[in-house]
Amino acid sequence: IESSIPAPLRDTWKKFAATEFSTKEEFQREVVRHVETTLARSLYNCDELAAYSGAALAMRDKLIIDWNKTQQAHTLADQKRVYYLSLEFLMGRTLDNALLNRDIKDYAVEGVSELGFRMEDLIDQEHDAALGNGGLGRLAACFLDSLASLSYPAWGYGLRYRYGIFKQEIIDGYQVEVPDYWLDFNPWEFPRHDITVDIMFYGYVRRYTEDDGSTVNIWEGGEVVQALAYDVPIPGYGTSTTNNLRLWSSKPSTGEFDFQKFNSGDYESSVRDQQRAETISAVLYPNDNIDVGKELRLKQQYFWVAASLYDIVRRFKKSHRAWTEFPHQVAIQLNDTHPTLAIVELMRILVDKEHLDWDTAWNITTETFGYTNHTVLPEALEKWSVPLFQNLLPRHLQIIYDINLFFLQSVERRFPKDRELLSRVSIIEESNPQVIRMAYLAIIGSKKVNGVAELHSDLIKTTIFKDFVKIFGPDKFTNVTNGVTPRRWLHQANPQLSALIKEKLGSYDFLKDLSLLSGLEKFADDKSFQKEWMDIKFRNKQRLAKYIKDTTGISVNPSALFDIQVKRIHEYKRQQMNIFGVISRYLSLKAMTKEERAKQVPRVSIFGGKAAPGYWMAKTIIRLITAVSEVVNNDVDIGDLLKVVFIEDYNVSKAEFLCPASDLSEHISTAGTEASGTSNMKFVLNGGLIIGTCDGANIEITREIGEERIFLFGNLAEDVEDLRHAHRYGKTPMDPALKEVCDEIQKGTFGEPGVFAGLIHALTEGGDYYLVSDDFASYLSTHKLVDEAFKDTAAWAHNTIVAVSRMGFFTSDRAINEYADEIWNIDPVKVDG
Ligand code: GPV
Repeated sequence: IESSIPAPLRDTWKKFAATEFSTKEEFQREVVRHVETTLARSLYNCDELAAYSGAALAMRDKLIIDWNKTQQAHTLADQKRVYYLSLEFLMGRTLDNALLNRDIKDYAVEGVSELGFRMEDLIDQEHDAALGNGGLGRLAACFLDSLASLSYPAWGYGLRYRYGIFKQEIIDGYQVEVPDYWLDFNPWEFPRHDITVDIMFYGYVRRYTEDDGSTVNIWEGGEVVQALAYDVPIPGYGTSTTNNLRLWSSKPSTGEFDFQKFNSGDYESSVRDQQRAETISAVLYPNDNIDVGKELRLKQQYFWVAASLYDIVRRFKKSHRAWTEFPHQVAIQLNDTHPTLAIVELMRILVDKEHLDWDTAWNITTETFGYTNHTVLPEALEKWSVPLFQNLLPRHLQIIYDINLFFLQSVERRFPKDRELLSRVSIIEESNPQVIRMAYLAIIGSKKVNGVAELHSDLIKTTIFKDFVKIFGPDKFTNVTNGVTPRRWLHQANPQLSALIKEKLGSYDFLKDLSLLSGLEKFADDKSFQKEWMDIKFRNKQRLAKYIKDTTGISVNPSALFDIQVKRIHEYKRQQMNIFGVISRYLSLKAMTKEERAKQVPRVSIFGGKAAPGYWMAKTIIRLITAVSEVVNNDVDIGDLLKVVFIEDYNVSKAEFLCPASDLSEHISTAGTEASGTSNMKFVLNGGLIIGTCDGANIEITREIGEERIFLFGNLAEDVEDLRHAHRYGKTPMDPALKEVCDEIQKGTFGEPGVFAGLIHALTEGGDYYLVSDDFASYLSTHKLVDEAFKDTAAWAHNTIVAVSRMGFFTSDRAINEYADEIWNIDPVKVDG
């Protein structure tokens, strides 16, 4: 690259090359420069927001220098890259994370302090980047952190939503959604005005025969929208590697924005066209674990996938390699089925545009993709209506039909006369209207398919994808258990605990190699270590207690057992069972004598999470939690023995102070429904214990930390079908304790009972699909065990220390290394610092 530029020119550029700050003073100079010039403020009107902005802009400059170096090093290394396609990246805040990953927080804290600010306050000014719903989006963000920290040449591709997940307000006990307009100031992104791609929709397919007799299909006509790239630097920990997250924003294509209309006075219609284009990347669909099938969502998917593939192919073509080399240079990971169209789009590029024959194109394609499944819930599996799809993407539908035809032919050859099998595995489901089963397309078009925890990966092989295991053989299906980044979820969220661990282990190396936590186990019985350990927990609980007081007015005792369930509200996650359990506890306390009450362990039950706006049952669960809190928290008989808190607008930055403050967290999904769960890992890593079902990653957490350190309860996945069946045939009387709870709700103790009728109905006439009644007795008795265990502080401290020392497996670094070795076949690239 360098030799093409004349030496004098090169020298001048090198002489003035941007340099990074690397001392407190240089950092301060950059902060002040940005405040005074970029922001046009001064010492006299620099508020916390301006100071945050100055610090963020200074940090951004530093990151971008490493970003440039990294991209150059990756280009020179010319190795295989991985592209992680995800419709969600739930990043949270960046400033604190970047300071810690670059290991400059200490002097930055001093630096801003000498400028008159407290770093915590500045950090708190930052808006969460909330481009995701829950676990799936946060997993993508943890993976980006690990990919950069492990120096893998990797890019993320996503959509730059103007509105992230809505903000939740609780008004009169009900969830109200408020739009999350987060882009008014975002220092972490760079618009790339030179990187645009025109994306086409609708239209028709023109088919003609070439002179040599071959058929050519050309997709023509329709609407054109422009994709504009925004780049977000992703700093690794303890490395200069700074990877790229490229987010696409939609705007009218230069050809499309109709100046004719504009000038001829048809202003409104020209503005409508502009808005139609901009609408594509306007909002994140706020649904977690549910497929809604809206046309605009399909437009988002194609827009993002087509722009990303164009970009990936353009980069590949620069190397002038043969097309058959493509899978040696490129791995593309599909985060759930949302980007499955990438398989079809790559086929269209190779066949229609590059004129490769079908088989060559198909071999390249199926060597390139990997597909991660994140759920077995039938309502979450994406299916697109064929008529809707045909109208929007006519050529892609033809390609899907061809993929399906060739696939079914090969199945028929291998399993002749099994008509049932053919209709079961067809990409097209013969419903009315017909629908496209995106998971099947993703499996057929990928080299590897993985689940996200052992149980989940076994379940997909034996249930929803069973036929495909028979067709492709078991080796196509694999497991990569999820993980979380210890940088954000230990070091950043819980700096005191991280520092204490460092003191014991001698260095912060555990943040790069989490298995080193095992070195803590020998201190598990050390009384003074236990005390320091529990003191940190106490301070984290005090901080949460203060937050609760400030935001809700509720006083909670920081010595009480903090019991936390924070995650999206969903019937399968069973927040309803938790709140029924709280009601049951309340009734028992009410029935006790003063003397008995005095012996009880005080509890604070903390809930948080968003309900999808259209998910009425989830909203009813929130209403029950808030109704119970109004009654219980104001009952003078109860006092500190039980408090119930709903934390408004649960998000990444709130998770960062909730995880360190839990004694017990709840991961209580109906067995077989939670693919993995990742907050379970975060809570244990922060010195909390968990109560949970034998589901998702809870099972592997148990294997790692030992079953004496986890409160497991409830029925097993293998029994769920029979239990549901029994309910359907009316053979299951309701659990008596649950019956008492229902009666109490129906008596009106928590307000107008009609409000909660849906919840009761689900347990009775509804057939109790999530088996709340079946698990209720063991849930309550396990909570009793928790109370007993909590009384023995030394044993509790011992167990939490041992548990943390055995959590090394759950780092997202381990997960990413598994993907790199077993699915992507990529190696790290060294970037000089
Ligand atoms: I599908 N997940 C999610 O957050 N949203 C979705 O739409 C779908 C899955 C989650 C699963 O529910 C979790 O069990 C899992 O830990 C997470 O994806 C990451 O794999």
